[in-house]
Amino acid sequence: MTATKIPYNKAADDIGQWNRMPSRFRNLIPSQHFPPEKGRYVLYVNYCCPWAHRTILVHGLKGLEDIVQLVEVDARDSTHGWWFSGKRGPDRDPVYGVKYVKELYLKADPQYNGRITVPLLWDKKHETIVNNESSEIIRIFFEGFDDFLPVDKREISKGAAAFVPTQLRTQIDTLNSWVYDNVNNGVYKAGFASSQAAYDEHVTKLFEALDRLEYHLSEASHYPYLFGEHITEADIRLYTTLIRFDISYYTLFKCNKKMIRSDYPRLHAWLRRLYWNEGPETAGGVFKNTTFFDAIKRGYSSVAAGNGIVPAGPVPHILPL
Ligand SMILES: N[C@@H](CCC(=O)N[C@@H](CS)C(=O)NCC(=O)O)C(=O)O
Repeated sequence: MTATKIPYNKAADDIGQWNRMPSRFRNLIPSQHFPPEKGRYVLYVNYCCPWAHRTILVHGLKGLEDIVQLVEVDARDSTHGWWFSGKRGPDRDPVYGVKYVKELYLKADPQYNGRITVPLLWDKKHETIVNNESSEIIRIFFEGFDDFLPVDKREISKGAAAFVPTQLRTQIDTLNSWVYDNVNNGVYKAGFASSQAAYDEHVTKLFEALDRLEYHLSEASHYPYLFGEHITEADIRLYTTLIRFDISYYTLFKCNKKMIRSDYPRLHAWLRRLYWNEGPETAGGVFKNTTFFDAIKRGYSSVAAGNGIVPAGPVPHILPL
């Protein structure tokens, strides 16, 4: 199976969140083995996971509901990893009836001994994993299925409103890269630091990056979204971390020098603009409709503190606009 060359600088995204192993399945759609096809691919996600949330957002923003099946996997245990509990989402994989996501990884590669992660893009025809790297799955979704979409939803016809407009591609890639290192992954580096020195270093970099983003939003050309009038990939990738910030990372990951709601007025306004937007540019409220605060708090309380006790605050989870 030949992996298609990745069309942009992806080095930073190779880092996983806990043990930093690169994602293993890196095929693209379209490619020789994986042509776009309606009903052929399945996206496995969990709603607590910020990496999966990127793919859920783009799936919704692009209107891929009838093209790529979305399956929720809601529980994870330390021995077998992700499994279908039936509390949220199905109690078995609707495609094969298996109980564990690990069984899908082993079906794709019986020798597989890496991390069992979501999101996961599955091909029902070849019965294998297409890709398990969120940054690539979202780029697949941006354009890969455009032939099945109405003309106004195709990236090629959207011009400046595309998720990665040609004239902004370099700037978006650059911002994504430092946001990934210091914010998306930065919260994990602080939260899972095993020494005081490492924690100090990562938490400092995290808040420097948030200060830099706050300043970025002060420029007229960076309003109302990170690169102006339209929602871009950069907004999507930052949103999934910042919507979890005050309610989970602040407390559970000790990212607590400042809060978005009280210390970053521009980031806070930007975050609420995305969350509360129910217009056509969010496909009728995809940010709000895919953000489940209780699932996020519950998920992080078992990962971070290990005892499953969900913090009471802060409430409300998001303030009104
Ligand atoms: N680089 C991957 C990371 C995905 C990832 O780390 N997902 C987490 C959930 S938030 C996971 O499945 N962790 C399970 C594990 O590491 O065992 C991506 O962005 O898609």
